[in-house]
Amino acid sequence: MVVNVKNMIDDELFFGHKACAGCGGSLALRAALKVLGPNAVAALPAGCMSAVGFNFPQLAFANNAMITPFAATASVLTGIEAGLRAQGKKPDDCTVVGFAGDGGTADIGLQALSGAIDRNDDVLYICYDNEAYMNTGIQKSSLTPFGAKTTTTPAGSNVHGCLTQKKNLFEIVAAHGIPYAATASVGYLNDFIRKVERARDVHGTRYIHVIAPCPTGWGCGVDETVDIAKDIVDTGLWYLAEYEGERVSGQPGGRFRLNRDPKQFASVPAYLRRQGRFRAFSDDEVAAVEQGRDAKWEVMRREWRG
Ligand SMILES: Cc1ncc(C[n+]2csc(CCOP(=O)(O)OP(=O)(O)O)c2C)c(N)n1
Ligand code: SF4
Ligand SMILES: [Mg+2]
Repeated sequence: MVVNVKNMIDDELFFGHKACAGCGGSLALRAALKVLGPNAVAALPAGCMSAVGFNFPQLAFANNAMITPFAATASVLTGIEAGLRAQGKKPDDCTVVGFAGDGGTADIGLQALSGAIDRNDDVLYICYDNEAYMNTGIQKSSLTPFGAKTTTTPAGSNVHGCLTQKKNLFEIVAAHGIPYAATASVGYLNDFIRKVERARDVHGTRYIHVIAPCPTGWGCGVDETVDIAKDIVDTGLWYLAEYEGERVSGQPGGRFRLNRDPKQFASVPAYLRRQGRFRAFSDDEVAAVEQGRDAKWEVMRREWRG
């Protein structure tokens, strides 16, 4: 039976943590662990989810979990998987899973992730993307979107927040020829859960990139997390997609698939207005963001069908 939010286990494997109200990252972890079960072995680098999950003596994980150095999530996953294999454990019995933030994945952890994919280690890597270094006080990462205010990309009348575009990590990972990769959002939880389940059952390296709003850093209400995580998909500024490498898809070069097409996009200005971090956006900048979105969707609609 396919797992969804209605039939997933009632057991809580990530609870009692110290995340802010409305934290999207903690929602992603909670749901993913319910799919992976109590035998999953988790590794988390420095970041909000390790800061809120490991407060001795109040460990918030019911399964085995450990903290890694900031750069080393994927390398530690590799080591855990080798250790479990040496003990005679079967990969189907205990998924080795990493939960790392956008900074820990797209910046300092990228070489370790790239190495793990290159070796095709049998691990699942989940990046919860809250679009900045939240745990250290909201600094820009390479996944911070254009125009977002952070403490290192201030926004006012002269400068309008982040000057760079969000790095396209999903496609960078796919370009390695990874067996399975997907994008997701905590606003579409059934889609995320389905992808975690799919990733659990594929062997080799798997990667899921889940958008996880952070009310503290995004400047939105704590009751808006799920709505905003839906909105980012409905506006077309984020997309739900999968990639299957050659060995899984049977197609040379692998196959991309678009899982959801909003057809008519929701309003980008309305999405931006809900969040304090985008307050300095000008009309021209909004138009440029919409143009970039349209160009991306044209390619995806043409090439990522079916
Ligand atoms: C080598 C190293 N550099 C810097 C830090 C400080 N540090 C701890 S958490 C963190 C931010 C992590 O950001 P991200 O990976 O996006 O996760 P988030 O906090 O947003 O959940 C930083 C910079 C560290 N722990 N180790
Ligand atoms: S700062 Fe953001 S990511 Fe960190 S615990 Fe709070 S809501 Fe979650
Ligand atoms: Mg982050």
